[in-house]
Amino acid sequence: MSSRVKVVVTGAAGQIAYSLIPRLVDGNTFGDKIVDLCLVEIPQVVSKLEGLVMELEDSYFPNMGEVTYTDNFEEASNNADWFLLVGSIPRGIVYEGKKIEERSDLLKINGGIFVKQGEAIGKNGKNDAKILVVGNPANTNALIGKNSAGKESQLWMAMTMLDSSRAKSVISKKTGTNIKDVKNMIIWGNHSPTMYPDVENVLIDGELGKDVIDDMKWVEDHFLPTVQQRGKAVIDSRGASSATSAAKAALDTIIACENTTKEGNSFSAAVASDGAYGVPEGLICGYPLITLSDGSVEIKRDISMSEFAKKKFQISIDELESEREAVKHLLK
Ligand code: NAX
Repeated sequence: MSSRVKVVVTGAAGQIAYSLIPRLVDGNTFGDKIVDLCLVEIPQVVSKLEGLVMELEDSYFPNMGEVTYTDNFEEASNNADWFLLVGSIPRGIVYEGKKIEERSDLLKINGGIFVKQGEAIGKNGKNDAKILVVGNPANTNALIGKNSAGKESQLWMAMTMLDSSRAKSVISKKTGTNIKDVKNMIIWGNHSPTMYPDVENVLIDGELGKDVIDDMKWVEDHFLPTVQQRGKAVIDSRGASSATSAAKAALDTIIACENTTKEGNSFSAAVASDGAYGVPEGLICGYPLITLSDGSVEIKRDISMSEFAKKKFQISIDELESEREAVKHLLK
């Protein structure tokens, strides 16, 4: 295995990236590998990255390799092992004279960005590159990127780890269990309020959630809405979206992919469906994943779902299908 890893981060001057980037080189995420960073921003703000690079240099990170920054994604993508696609145009800003408020506008604008980035990754990224899309709408951005890249050996994921960590935290409080003993927290579907956090298959101190939590009213009235609406609750309080927790979730996704998954556990991310669990092929859907000892990442296929869970999951699958329909002109 190579002792160097090249990581490309877009949206590098944004708030998630400010928490994320230093921790890519702190020796935890990639172990003792030397990490080369290539930071990408749009032309209007790329010069801000000079200051971030200064800070990285001043922080004494023994595992930090070469650090570069650019507004040229195509150039950045050359020979990269990991792509953290955090950059996207957020809801609420004025873009080309129009205030972006509708999810459909967001899909259109960010979709265009992900066509170009996907093409560059397919052409220039390593054959076994892993791509984590954080920028929203993450699943559909990943769908567009993967489709444009056209390289099956590369792994495209959309981030649902933050949703999974949020769900673990709620379960840990409810049951009085230490959070490290809450495992296998699956997020089914879309990274949106339709996601279904699986309260039945979560392992709480080794026991299945369905055997520990015998309170469907709490699940319906508290657990699901709390997890599904947590992003909004953070925005309402902070006046800005989740940043440090989103950065931690991106790091946790990398760590989960870089290390063999322990027996009985899984981690959450959305990947392309091959029909698993009845999801239409090609949709980038939240699944339970495992990393095998050869480094490959697979969907865990032995999870059983109740009728209640299947019904909730279907709502999210339907949303993913309607998003795919909305961007079909961007798909080859
Ligand atoms: P910020 O607005 O602070 O930063 C985004 C940065 O991306 C900006 O600096 C912008 O210039 C840059 N950017 C835009 N287009 C770009 C492009 N084509 N190439 C390179 N850079 C580009 O947002 P931040 O709070 O960091 O959030 C980033 C994204 O993460 C948003 O789309 C947000 O919705 C999404 N989130 C996703 C989460 C998830 O769990 N999947 C949770 C947190 C977060 O809400």
